[in-house]
Amino acid sequence: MASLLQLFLHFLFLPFLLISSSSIAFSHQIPKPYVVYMGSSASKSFGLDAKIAESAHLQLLSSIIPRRESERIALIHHYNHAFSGFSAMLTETEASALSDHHGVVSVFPDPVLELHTTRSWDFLESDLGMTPRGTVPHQHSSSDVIIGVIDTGIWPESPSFNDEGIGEIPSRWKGVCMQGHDFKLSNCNRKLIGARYYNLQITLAGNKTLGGVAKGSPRDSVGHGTHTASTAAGSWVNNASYYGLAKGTARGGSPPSTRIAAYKACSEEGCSGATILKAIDDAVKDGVDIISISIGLSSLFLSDFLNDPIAIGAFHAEEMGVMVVCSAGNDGPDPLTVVNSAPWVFTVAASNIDRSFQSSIVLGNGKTFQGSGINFSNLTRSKFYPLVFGEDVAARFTPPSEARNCYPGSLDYSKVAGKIVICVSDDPTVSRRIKKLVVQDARAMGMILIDQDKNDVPYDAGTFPYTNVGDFEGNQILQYINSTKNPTATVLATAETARYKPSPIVASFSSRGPSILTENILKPDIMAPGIGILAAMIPKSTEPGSVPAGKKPSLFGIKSGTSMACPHVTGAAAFIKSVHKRWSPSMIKSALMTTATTYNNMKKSVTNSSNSFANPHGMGAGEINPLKALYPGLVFETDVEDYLQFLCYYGCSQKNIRSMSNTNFTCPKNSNKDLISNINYPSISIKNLSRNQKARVIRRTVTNVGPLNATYTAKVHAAKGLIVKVLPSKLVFSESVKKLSYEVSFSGKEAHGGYNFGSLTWLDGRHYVHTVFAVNVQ
Ligand SMILES: *[C@@H]1O[C@H](CO)[C@@H](O)[C@H](O)[C@H]1NC(C)=O
Ligand SMILES: *[C@@H]1O[C@H](CO)[C@@H](O)[C@H](O)[C@H]1NC(C)=O
Ligand SMILES: *[C@@H]1O[C@H](CO)[C@@H](O)[C@H](O)[C@H]1NC(C)=O
Ligand SMILES: *[C@@H]1O[C@H](CO)[C@@H](O)[C@H](O)[C@H]1NC(C)=O
Ligand SMILES: *[C@@H]1O[C@H](CO)[C@@H](O)[C@H](O)[C@H]1NC(C)=O
Ligand SMILES: *[C@@H]1O[C@H](CO)[C@@H](O)[C@H](O)[C@H]1NC(C)=O
Ligand SMILES: *[C@@H]1O[C@H](CO)[C@@H](O)[C@H](O)[C@H]1NC(C)=O
Ligand SMILES: *[C@@H]1O[C@H](CO)[C@@H](O)[C@H](O)[C@H]1NC(C)=O
Ligand SMILES: CC(=O)N[C@H]1CO[C@H](CO)[C@@H](O)[C@@H]1O
Repeated sequence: MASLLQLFLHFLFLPFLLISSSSIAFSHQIPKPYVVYMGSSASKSFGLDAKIAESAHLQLLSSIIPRRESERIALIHHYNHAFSGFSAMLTETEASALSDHHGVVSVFPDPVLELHTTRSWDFLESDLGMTPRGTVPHQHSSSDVIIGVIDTGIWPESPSFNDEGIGEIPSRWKGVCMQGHDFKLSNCNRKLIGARYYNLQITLAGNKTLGGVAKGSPRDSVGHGTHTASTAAGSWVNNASYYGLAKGTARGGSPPSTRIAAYKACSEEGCSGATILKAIDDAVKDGVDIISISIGLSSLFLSDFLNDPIAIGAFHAEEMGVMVVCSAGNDGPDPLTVVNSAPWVFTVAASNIDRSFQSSIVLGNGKTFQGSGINFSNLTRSKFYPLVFGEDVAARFTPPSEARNCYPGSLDYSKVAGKIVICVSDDPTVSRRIKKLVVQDARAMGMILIDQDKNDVPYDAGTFPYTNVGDFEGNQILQYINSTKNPTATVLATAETARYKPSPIVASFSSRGPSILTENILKPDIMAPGIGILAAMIPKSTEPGSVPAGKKPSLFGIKSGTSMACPHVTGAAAFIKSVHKRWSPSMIKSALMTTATTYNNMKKSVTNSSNSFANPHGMGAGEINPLKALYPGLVFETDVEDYLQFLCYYGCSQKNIRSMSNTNFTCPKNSNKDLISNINYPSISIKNLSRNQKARVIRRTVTNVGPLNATYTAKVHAAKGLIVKVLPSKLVFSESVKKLSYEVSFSGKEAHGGYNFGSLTWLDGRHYVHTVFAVNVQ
């Protein structure tokens, strides 16, 4: 066995050796991991025919791989529950040969996906408080909803995974609690009901399985998975805080008895797409109701839904009634950065919440400014320190432009020690984490960063006095330096501001629509808190200076990212599911979207972090409001057939669509991308409305889930010049009429060029069924 494993590892690492030592011309002949996706699993009997499928896949491989390299006739992962396929070491030539094979839908190199918050994203390491708005009431306390969290694993001892008072594990649960060297069977309980991890799990010809038994464990060593799982469904923990900050009750967004199953598919370096597919396959087989994925491909590498492991896995999960909630990505505020944008995925953007952490700056002249940031500063008002601007203390031969940005090596240490240093961010290549390390290394007393863009996401500087101000405050501080001979300042400890206004705002980092793959589906779908979220952490100090002197590492941590927003929506979906047990994923999604709010706590329209009005490309339908979503009145049902039509319109071949759905589905004639706007989705997006064309007509169907006798009337808000008509403008539901269709026509003759936004709301006096639209006028 050992020698086989070595052999495999040899293959795994061989490529790198070869690339460095031999001609690049042969690189397409070097084996690397590929995913081979083969559509629907023909045997829906869950595993019964696994062996047969496995040997068929091995046979397929052996028809492609030369006999002399038979060691490579091996499956790294084998998928046969929710869908069919495998991952294996292939050369480019072999991959291309396989992709032409009957029954193969797509073949693509195993991609590396990123966690939607990581240490390298310094601005995502931050503060604020949890408590999602519209939190979940106590009374709906019985719930059998099972959430599968695909992430970096789980820290089972966290108080957030305590199972006190939670009933028996639902009998339909078929998952496992895998053990590891540091993870025991008893680490699972009635809250954390399942845990899996993935090592190299290789099935060789002759059905031997090679597992990396030695080191694997579902335990989280990164913290990301523990944080997201506890946000989605953590038990209530009183007195949770981050060294006294964000104090309060930490809890998941779902009813207390929602269960968690952890699927560890990622490490700090990221996640293998092939492994994520395996985790989705397992989660569906295990019996989860909702899958939460705070992970995605980089927006730079998006090419096609059928090359995206999350899109593929989520399609089949959705097909089997399992909802998939994903983060939108952290590549904002640029447009066209949203990922996880397939219509069957629930795509979540990030907002702030009504809590802010501010560490004040007091200048020698008595003026005080509010900056944002978490610090464990030990400075006080009673002592001031010399204040300098980076460019005034540049090292020799260093351009001022580098010193003002506090580049590594740009500061004259002898002029910095013991002072508070001001740095700016006119060049984004050096992160604020690096700047802080530079200033700290120079033995400065503290740092003030002037950075308007990241001011909404406070940075956790540990014990180092640090604060971040916007341009306005920054300018005044710089003027003070100019106008004084011996400028001084101090940076005070972080204080918490509750009921912070405005909130929500769209987080600066949150990825924006439209989707690069298709602009005819509006993405992201929805927004939820993702700045400064307090949730369970692994109690390990990760960086020196991150734990205040004399304190133990915190059991809770404050993090930011769409990674943190996603599990809020997962929790909210579990909440809806616990009350409406028979609702399909698309009904739950619709309920959350049409009841989302587009107003902030100042009763004004939601803005972005630079005070401009936000639009659906930033916040989707708006900020989630789980309580309202319980009773949405009407819902848009999007079924598998809609998704198959979507694939036709998008341009997938009928052969592949049949293979994905295991049906004889026939693509509509004249399928084209414009028709995607007609998929029965709870929002509307039109990529191309020509000024000269007749009105564009979009069709939607709603299902009444409210009182049987109800009459709804339409109300439209649209950008000036865009003419929107609804037909009929009145919908009358009764005991016999549960579903009704309507048409919305858009005419852009007088509209301004580019995207026009607006909304169509159906009102019956009790419910507001709010649907947003985005129409690109050319
Ligand atoms: C391989 O599969 C065959 C038939 O499925 C089975 O009889 C045999 O025991 C398996 N061998 C191993 C080593 O698992
Ligand atoms: C919360 O912490 C305070 C002190 O920080 C303590 O007095 C109180 O008893 C704690 N409450 C609970 C429920 O643990
Ligand atoms: C703050 O704490 C650091 C050690 O963490 C110490 O070196 C420094 O002297 C302290 N400063 C003040 C003003 O107490
Ligand atoms: C400070 O003075 C320098 C030159 O003396 C000038 O370039 C800069 O604009 C001044 N900054 C402010 C904020 O007034
Ligand atoms: C906010 O919106 C305005 C107007 O659309 C835009 O110019 C600005 O770049 C946006 N800022 C952020 C941080 O999203
Ligand atoms: C598709 O049609 C063929 C021939 O009409 C039939 O034999 C087959 O069972 C159908 N497949 C499915 C999945 O319905
Ligand atoms: C927009 O639509 C018009 C007519 O519907 C078509 O002629 C034109 O090519 C489209 N443009 C783009 C960029 O898709
Ligand atoms: C709905 O209206 C019909 C006809 O007006 C009436 O017979 C029925 O009782 C009403 N149903 C409910 C639930 O109010
Ligand atoms: C967030 C935080 O812990 N801030 C600390 C900053 O430093 C002061 C003084 O040492 C503490 O009182 C605060 O708790």
